[in-house]
Amino acid sequence: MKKVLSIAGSSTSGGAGLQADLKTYAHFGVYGLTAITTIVAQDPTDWSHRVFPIELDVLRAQLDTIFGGVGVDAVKTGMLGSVELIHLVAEYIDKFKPKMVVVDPVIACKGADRVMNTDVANALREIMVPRAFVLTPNLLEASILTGIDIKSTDDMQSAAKALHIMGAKHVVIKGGSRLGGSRAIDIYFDGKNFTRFENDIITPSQKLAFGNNHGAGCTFAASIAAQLAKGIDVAMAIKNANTLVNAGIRNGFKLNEFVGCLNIL
Ligand code: PXL
Repeated sequence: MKKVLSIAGSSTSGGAGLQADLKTYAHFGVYGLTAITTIVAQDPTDWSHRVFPIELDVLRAQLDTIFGGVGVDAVKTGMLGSVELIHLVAEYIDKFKPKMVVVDPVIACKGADRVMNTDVANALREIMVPRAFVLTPNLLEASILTGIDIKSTDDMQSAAKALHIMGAKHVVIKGGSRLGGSRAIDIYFDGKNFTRFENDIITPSQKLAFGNNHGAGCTFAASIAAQLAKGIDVAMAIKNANTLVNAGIRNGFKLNEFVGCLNIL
């Protein structure tokens, strides 16, 4: 049984974070473990996100359980919540040296586009980007991490190159809904070549399918981590992740008046 660890936030409403990761691991038939970094609770009146980072000792205890007592084939990091928690995650990555580390540099939650804080963004850039085997920023995160105002696929290529120079081995930037146009475009850079993964984002009824995409970023990164654990190569893992997320968005559903989730079940 291949084992994949998510070091991520808990999204109380179930669409994103480690809840999305575990569904994705089940989809790929791998065993999921979790180390919770933050608890995100959504305000029922306006769905604003309240983020509660957990205590350092509590994350440390979870990481000891997993790295000391089980061992993993791949790690995915998602929302890390604070600079101190980021330092702790780096300490365990450096100590236990998992081969496959997928870093989803969560800076903002979709919808709100609310940047968590500048210190977290800086710590992700300096501490997590260099430790990433695969880095999976969305357009906003790639812009914040590189300082490049990304408006086109050319800009995505420049940003991917910059993130590779900062130390990420493989970089895939998700164009998603923010890029505009009628195609969802991801750009992958392996340090030498660029590959473009594209999908139609128009539903058969010609309605934009953007609405039901909560959890897309988490599912994408978790898909890559699950496949790397199974020995699938990075380019194929990204291609399959892109296909799964696209299908999940087409198959998505409205959770309530504020948010719609992708659905890979
Ligand atoms: O989609 C980014 C994200 C990641 N992780 C957690 C979240 C969210 C957005 O809501 O709640 C825990």
